[in-house]
Amino acid sequence: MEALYQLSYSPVCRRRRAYQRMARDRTPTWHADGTMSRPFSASSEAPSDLPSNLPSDMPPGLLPDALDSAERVAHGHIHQTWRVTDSAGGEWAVQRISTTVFDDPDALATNLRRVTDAARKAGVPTLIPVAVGPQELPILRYEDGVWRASRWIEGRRMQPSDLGDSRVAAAAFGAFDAAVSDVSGLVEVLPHFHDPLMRFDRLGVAVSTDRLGRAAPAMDLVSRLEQIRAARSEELSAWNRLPIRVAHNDAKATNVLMDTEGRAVVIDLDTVMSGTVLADIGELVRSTVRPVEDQITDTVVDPGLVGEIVGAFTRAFGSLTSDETALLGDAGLILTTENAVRFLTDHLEGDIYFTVDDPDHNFRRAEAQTALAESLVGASVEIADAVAMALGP
Ligand code: GN1
Ligand code: MG
Repeated sequence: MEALYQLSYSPVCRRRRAYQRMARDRTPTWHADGTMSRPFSASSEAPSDLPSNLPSDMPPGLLPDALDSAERVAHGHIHQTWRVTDSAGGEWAVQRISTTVFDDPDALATNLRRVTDAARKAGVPTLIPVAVGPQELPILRYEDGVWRASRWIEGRRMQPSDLGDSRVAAAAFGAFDAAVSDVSGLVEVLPHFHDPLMRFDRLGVAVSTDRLGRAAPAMDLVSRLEQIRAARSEELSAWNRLPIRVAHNDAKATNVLMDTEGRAVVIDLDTVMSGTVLADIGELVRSTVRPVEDQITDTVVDPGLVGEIVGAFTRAFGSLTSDETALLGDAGLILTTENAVRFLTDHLEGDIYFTVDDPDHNFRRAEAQTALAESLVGASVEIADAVAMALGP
């Protein structure tokens, strides 16, 4: 009997049935505003198995139904993401949260809930996270991992190499920042995130500590970055006095999806917290004027593109103060320099923050970003003109 049983129900099959049974018990409730919540308590769940192409430690109970398939999504340097299809055809984005980067995942979940609620109320299309447990927050601890899910958004990522897409992305971030501007109580999950002077200080510490003996070959890059810091010392100090609003803080064009209904949806909401909205303009510029991040290319910086981004963002966002307007032309340079400093610091600290392909990856990123920052310095007069044109009289 035992042999027969094993023949007709392979262990995988048995575990899958157990998973399906559990999934039935956790029928989701869809709310009128389009959000969803599910009764769930991680502690009451028995572990089960999942389709073989899913990570074996993915928690049961995170998704609403029996699961069919999954594929790893290769995007982003921080979390691990899978696209999962359930047996009813529903699609989900499942993420294992990097607790190395985000050491307070509960704050991350609370922020995400507040931000998506505010965006939805403002009529701005946004993510629909799966709310779990009595507090209905998008977070689930399981074994050693911290997980969450949201409905998969079928759509096309905006391509920074395409002018139309870049405009759409800039307008989407402007509208998003306006929609979340009144959200209060957001936790600063990554303190001093866009504080370039603090990033320089940390680079200095990494150079002098030189834990891995990687500093000597990096000194040329360090001094090129220091030159940019000296040339822009006033702007860098002024940056830290800008009005604090709520910003996305990771405003790459590729973090905007055009969904199948033609709506631009801003994603990757982990860093939505207090900060200057110029960080979003700066990141849009950095990631758009030269989309390849880890290779030095001979692409010439196009000042007109910077003007297009500033114009599209500000038209969607609304008015800025004179201090903000004064720094618009430098925002791209400041974010590019900051990223170069962060990549180089991580290289010297042993690649503990960014995911790398090889031990020199962060160094190559730092080199490419430094070269881009130098090109932006070289084009700064033309960029200022283009920004002034974009803002009009
Ligand atoms: C990280 O992984 P991704 O692309 O979403 C980083 C950004 C950097 C970017 C550089 C939370 O974003 O700040 O600009 O890498 N996000 C975090 O590619 O640190
Ligand atoms: Mg990101």
